Amino acid sequence: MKITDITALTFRHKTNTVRDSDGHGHPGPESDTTSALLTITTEDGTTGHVICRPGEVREDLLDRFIRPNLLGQDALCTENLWYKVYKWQRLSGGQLLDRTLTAMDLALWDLKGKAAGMPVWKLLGGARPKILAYGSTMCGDDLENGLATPEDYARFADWMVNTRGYKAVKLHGWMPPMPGAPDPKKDYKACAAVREAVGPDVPLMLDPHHFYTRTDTLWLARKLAELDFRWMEEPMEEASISSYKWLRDNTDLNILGPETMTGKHWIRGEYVKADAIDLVRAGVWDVGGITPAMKTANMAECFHMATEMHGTGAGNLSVALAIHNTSFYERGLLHPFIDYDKPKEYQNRIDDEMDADGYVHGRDDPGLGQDLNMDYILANQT
Ligand code: XYH
Ligand code: MG
Repeated sequence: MKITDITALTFRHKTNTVRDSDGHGHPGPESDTTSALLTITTEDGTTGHVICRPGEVREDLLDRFIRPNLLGQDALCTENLWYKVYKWQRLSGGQLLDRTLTAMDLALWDLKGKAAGMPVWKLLGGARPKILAYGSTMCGDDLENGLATPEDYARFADWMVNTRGYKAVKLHGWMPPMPGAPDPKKDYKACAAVREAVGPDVPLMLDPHHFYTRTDTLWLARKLAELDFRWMEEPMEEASISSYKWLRDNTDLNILGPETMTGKHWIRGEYVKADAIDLVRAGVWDVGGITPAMKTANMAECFHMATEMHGTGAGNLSVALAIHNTSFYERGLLHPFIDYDKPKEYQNRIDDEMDADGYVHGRDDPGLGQDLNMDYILANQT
């Protein structure tokens, strides 16, 4: 299936998420934003699509790194094409980011699924047709009745579990520039309030400020172990593997990672070799796509370790459904002021609809399972 065309188009849509000065998302007034649709087309007209950020698929990046390596090639040979492009990162001067590699890889897997007439989650092995989601909150804020107090978190967790049907909950704590952040004691109060609200049996996790010191991290880890939390992730700079090894050696709480550390499946192998984590973290947008995410999960399985996928969306869901060694799908980010279940203007359906029992189901549509409103996208090109 020879690749004949690679295009990216940018389109406008609305969002009610605003970014603070550290980049974390919070609910805000509706505003205009843009996204991009990357399309890879083969000689028989089969197309693979992915939604990504416009900056990840700029024309200069496609011309310099993607088109020269893919045009004329067999689209089904995803392993070959991933490596052809990945090797260009080394001398790209930092121009070829992992997320561009991810966009290309996901579009190719979407195309492969369509060519095979199969959903990608089955093409990858189909370990399960559905998976429990955990509700992943937005970071703490200072909004009245938002996520500004431990009581706010407790009330929202109660709604997630007892009204919406989530079977697990992950808190993102308060992070700078929020008032009083970072503060492990404040994080702990929110975690204790949530544990009180949902009872002793609901799996709970914490994703706190990502730059705590070892001593603050250890204090928080030991307090979360008392609350029987399932894991804590990314409490410190992940470039310091030895700090995570030190943490893991000093607490009974499970430590998950690395999430945002560059190095794809290779760095996650090093974390495992260093005994620096209990559970492995991989997200298709962190490791360079489905192709390296599967390598990460298969490596982790050799050590009887779970791989917990980072982030929402069709790519992460496809891997989570494909592998045995995982617990949950991360669904979010959630907030009392945001209706997560409402499709965006460019979607007919969201990627990860969840039933009343807390399960997200794999779709049988060929490809990644994105249900895009192409009429809207084409009509709203920038
Ligand atoms: O905004 O720092 C953050 C979150 O940590 C974000 O990166 C992401 O949602 C996440 O870490 N999920 O686990
Ligand atoms: Mg995280």
